[in-house]
Amino acid sequence: MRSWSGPVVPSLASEGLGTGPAPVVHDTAHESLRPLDGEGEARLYVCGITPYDATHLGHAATYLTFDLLQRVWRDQGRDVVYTQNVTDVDDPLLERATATGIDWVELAERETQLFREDMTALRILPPRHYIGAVESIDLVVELVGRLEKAGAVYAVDDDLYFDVHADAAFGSVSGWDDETMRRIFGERGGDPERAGKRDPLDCLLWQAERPGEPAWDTRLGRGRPGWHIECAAIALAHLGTSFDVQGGGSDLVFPHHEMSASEAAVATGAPFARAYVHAGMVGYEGEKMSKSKGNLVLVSRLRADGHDPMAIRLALLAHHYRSDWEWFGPEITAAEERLAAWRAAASRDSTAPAALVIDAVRAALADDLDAPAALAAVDAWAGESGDDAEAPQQVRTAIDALLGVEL
Ligand code: 5CA
Ligand code: ZN
Repeated sequence: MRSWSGPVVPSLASEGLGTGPAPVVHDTAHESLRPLDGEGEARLYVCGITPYDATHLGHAATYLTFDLLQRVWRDQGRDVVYTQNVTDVDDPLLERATATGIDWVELAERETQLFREDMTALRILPPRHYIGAVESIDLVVELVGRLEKAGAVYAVDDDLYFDVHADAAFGSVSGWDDETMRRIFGERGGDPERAGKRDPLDCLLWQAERPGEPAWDTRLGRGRPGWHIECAAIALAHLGTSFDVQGGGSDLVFPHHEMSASEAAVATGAPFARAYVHAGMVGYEGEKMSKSKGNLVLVSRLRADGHDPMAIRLALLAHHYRSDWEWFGPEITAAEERLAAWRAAASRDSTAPAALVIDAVRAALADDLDAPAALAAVDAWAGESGDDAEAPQQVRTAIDALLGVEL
């Protein structure tokens, strides 16, 4: 699938401004902060959209989180291999297509294109591998084959299930007990009640064709992939095993990330990811912003209303990625004021020196992507005066490289 065009990220090192520290991030599986050490290429997988409605601020906040992580890695001098999927065939997409009378392929293409445009406007770094579920059917079939060899697959009618007991470490991403997992599984697309399953938590790997739904002829029969195996297959094929970070919103901790990690570990004998990083949920009008509830603030709507995408970016950066927070309209005005103040500061002939503020932004981001602390450091610089004539351009470059905000 075509990715989107990304901004050029300036290198602070080549401007003589040195390199930044390695990031420490919160890993859900270890319930603690963990250093993302390592050298060479950093490998990142982030769960992409199910394209049946337009990009909302919750999506944007999640993708911005992993954009920041890449900027920290790049500032450290590391290259990043970034893979993201598009769930371009799944129940909610097919349901929306039927309800609106739009062909499901057309709906997916239209919303994916709008997502690309929103991501480009927000200057979110694009994945190197942007991969759809539909174009990955062969990868899924191959991975199910590896699970079959491991004795982890069984059939219920013509559907194929993953046996979670094949993985001794099952449950280690969420750390949840059985009862919690069962309850949430039912709420998030699972089928704990289905008769014939060995364990209520076993999840679909391959769903046999249902009347009126798309299906593919494969060795597994005519049908389509389950959701979790899609991300396991795409990540393994495009990043390999034990990649650095599996990312997404906290609504994906269970079952999605638990199941994909388990399936991948059973199939390969190696850990799926080294750390599982989750962004908090953005709410609106008292509830989690979600396509299914319809309480959306769309990025495209804010853009169409004339809001500068850099102000939208700043409004999102004002919240720590791990907190759940609620969007209130006036936040965009506060972000516009901050953007104007930064632009005015960066246009001065001289300011306070750049080194202090650049160090502070680097330290804040390396410390579990603390964007609010980074913004506060830039605010402080903007509020000071000084006689360093090189600083305005240097800080402008650093804000571009580290925070992705173009002044
Ligand atoms: N296609 C699957 C992942 S494989 C999916 O969850 N798609 S999605 O369109 O529902 O969500 C896309 C991404 O946005 C996911 O990482 C999800 O965790 C995140 N997300 C969804 N709603 C919110 C929200 N309200 N706040 C923050 N992030 C959100
Ligand atoms: Zn996913």
